Amino acid sequence: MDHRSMVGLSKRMSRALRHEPARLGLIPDRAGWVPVDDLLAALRVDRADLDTVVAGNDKQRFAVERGPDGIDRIRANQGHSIPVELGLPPAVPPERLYHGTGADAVDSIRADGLHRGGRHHVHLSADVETARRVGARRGGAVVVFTVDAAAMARDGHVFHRSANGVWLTDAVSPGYLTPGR
Ligand code: HQG
Repeated sequence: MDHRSMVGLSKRMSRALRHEPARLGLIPDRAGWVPVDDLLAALRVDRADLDTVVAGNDKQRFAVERGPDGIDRIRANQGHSIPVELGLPPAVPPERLYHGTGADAVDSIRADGLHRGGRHHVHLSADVETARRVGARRGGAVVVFTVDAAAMARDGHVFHRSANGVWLTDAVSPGYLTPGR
């Protein structure tokens, strides 16, 4: 499987598991899992290609687990817009976290803070390089905000860490944010 095909299949899997399962006739359970066989049938791909994407994915976006019933199930590790209970325990964040975004969002973020948009959580990165990559998806100039995660945690804000290392929280108010780093 070449790189382009892997990226293409990863995007189709993300759409199916995070955003539009119903459009493909998939019914994720409360925690977001669907039987691997159902996803294979819905996307018309074979198991070897799915396994290649799960194992080789640049961000480890997917998890596959075998249930006590012997059925393999798959879910996205984060990034859902459909309601899911990921069941992640609260986690103590590092002192600082980072959020990369487009320069055109800076004024609005300084005024309102970070909100979760269409997703379940605000997504924060553990390092500047990752945040820069996230912001670069917007296509223009990138700004990386530093988040005072230690202060947020002290003030009672809850953080979770996804299976692929993304830090998640409900919202970040402007007082915890510094543009630049
Ligand atoms: C922005 C990808 C204006 C926010 C990435 C972001 C990540 C505001 C956009 C994951 C705002 C939401 C998540 C405010 C937030 N005013 N703009 N007050 N508050 N925003 O894609 O964090 O490839 O939902 O800065 O790698 O960019 O999908 O979130 O630009 O880990 O696995 O609103 O998505 O992972 O955009 O990215 P997104 P994100 P995957």
